[in-house]
Amino acid sequence: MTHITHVKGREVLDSRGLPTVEVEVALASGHQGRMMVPSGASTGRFEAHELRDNDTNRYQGRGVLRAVAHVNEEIAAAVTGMNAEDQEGLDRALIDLDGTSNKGRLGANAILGVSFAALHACAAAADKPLFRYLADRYLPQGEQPCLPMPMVNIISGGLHAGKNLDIQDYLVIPVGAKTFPQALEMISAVYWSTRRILQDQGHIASLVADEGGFGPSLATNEAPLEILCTAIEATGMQPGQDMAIALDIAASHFFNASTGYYDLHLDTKRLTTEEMITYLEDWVTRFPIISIEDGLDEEDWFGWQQLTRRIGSRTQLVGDDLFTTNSQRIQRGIEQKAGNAVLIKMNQIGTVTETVDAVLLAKKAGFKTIISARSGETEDATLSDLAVGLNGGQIKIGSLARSSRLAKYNQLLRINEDLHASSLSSWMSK
Ligand code: 2PG
Ligand code: MG
Repeated sequence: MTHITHVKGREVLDSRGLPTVEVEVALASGHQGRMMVPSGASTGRFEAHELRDNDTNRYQGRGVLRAVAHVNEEIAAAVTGMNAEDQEGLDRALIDLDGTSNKGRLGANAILGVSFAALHACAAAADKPLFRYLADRYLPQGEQPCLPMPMVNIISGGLHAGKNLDIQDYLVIPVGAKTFPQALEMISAVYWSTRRILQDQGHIASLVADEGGFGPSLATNEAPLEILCTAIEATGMQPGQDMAIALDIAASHFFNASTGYYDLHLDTKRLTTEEMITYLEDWVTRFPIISIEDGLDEEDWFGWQQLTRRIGSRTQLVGDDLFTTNSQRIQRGIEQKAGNAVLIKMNQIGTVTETVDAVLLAKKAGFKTIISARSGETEDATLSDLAVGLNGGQIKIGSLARSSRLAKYNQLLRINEDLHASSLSSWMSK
């Protein structure tokens, strides 16, 4: 009864008003699943390929009608009749059908949509919420699904906010929260407190960036750290104790591969890898920063090893562009002690099975995982179920603004009820 009878793709729009792929899969039992595919802006070089039409007459060349056609024609023909419950078999068939190493022929956006829509349909057929279906299927025996600790964008820079700040994301982690609803309350207080401070300083704080965070023009890359500390204190919380800071440096996007320097334009600094590490170490020492993502370039493996040696014992060092949710790259990071945590983005790799493998591999090696949204999102909330069902420990969705983000936070609130208000993942102490 879990055999695939229909596969339907269509072009819909994402949070930037740009096209993305939506897929529906129906099973012989009559159950259906649907998935809307996210899309990044600050993408890593080693990500699976997102197929765009490049027809400049539509959506600045960003249409996805070719990917949709692949879903409706070649992929539908190949997977109709397959048993969707055999997710590994289905994903293998999709990978083989594509035939490239980066899903470049059919498009990772086409493949991901089919893979996850089939997963949704199977959860419906099993009469389980998606997070429960995932937990029953993939969690090691004895491990219970937990609500993830949210890592929440408050101030944006880089490619998500017109490149004023060189650093892409200034985020907060409500480390003092005991439950997920409490975590949201604490973050909301800081979000609004930051808004007031930015307004008082004369910035137009109501202008928000791609992920709902504020995108002010500030004088230095350090200024947001000071603002966040002030904002946290203004709520009566203690920086570091109740609310800590995290950064997504997205360093690949200001690393100049031809000169070998990290160009921090706002600070008029050109830093070598060694100097960049010292720059980050200084920040970790002076501010309550507990997590740094993409602190160095995606190909600077040697630098990553040094960074991990220098501050890895006191700081979570997250590879996003470095690992691109790719098990081979994660394995290299584990072996070379480059980083100690992996950002998991399903569309960086392209199927359910490969996403799950990446999470399990990282966790087994003692690396932390953060299940992450993209800067281009939709109302789809699959991410939230994935984070709970795989016990990802942490989740990065964006800010507490814009419905593409809130759809996922709200889904976590629903799951929290289903789990009878369980406590937050104890990722900090693991
Ligand atoms: C990142 C993500 C999400 P994008 O760099 O971590 O914040 O951005 O989806 O643009 O790659
Ligand atoms: Mg990132």
